[in-house]
Amino acid sequence: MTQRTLVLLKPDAVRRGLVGEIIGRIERKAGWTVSALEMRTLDQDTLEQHYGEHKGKPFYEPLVAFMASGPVVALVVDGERVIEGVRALSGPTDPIAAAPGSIRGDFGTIVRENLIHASDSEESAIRELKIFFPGLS
Ligand code: RTP
Ligand code: MG
Repeated sequence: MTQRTLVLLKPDAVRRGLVGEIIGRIERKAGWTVSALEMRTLDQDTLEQHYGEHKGKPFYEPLVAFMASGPVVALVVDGERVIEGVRALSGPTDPIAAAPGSIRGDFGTIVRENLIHASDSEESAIRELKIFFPGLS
């Protein structure tokens, strides 16, 4: 089942020089392809659209401040079961709970600064791809 997902390499990943390492892990999965890529600093409106489901939660304001604190790298990735697959490669939200071998497990310690976002369902992927890559067919 070929799918398309939206991945963000968060500002901590960019600041720490982990962009190549993380993209490399994604690219090495059999048959997965990076079909679009852009580095940019996210504005408040984009972040509110992207993380709107968390508005009102205690971590929302610091999350948005963190996500606007420097450039992110936004990627479109295509491939076999890529939505579930990039989530599995990333590991759970809390990097300390994430297994070694996963991106968050290998590089993270802080819940907020957990390096990577990946769409969590087909519905989220469609919604998020429209926010970050509106011109994509
Ligand atoms: P994401 O949406 O970024 O892919 O991460 P996720 O699905 O694994 O986690 P989610 O629950 O959607 O939370 C979104 C992001 O908010 C930050 N967060 N901080 N308790 C906290 O301080 C807290 N909880 C979540 C993380 O950056 C998380 O990835
Ligand atoms: Mg999420």
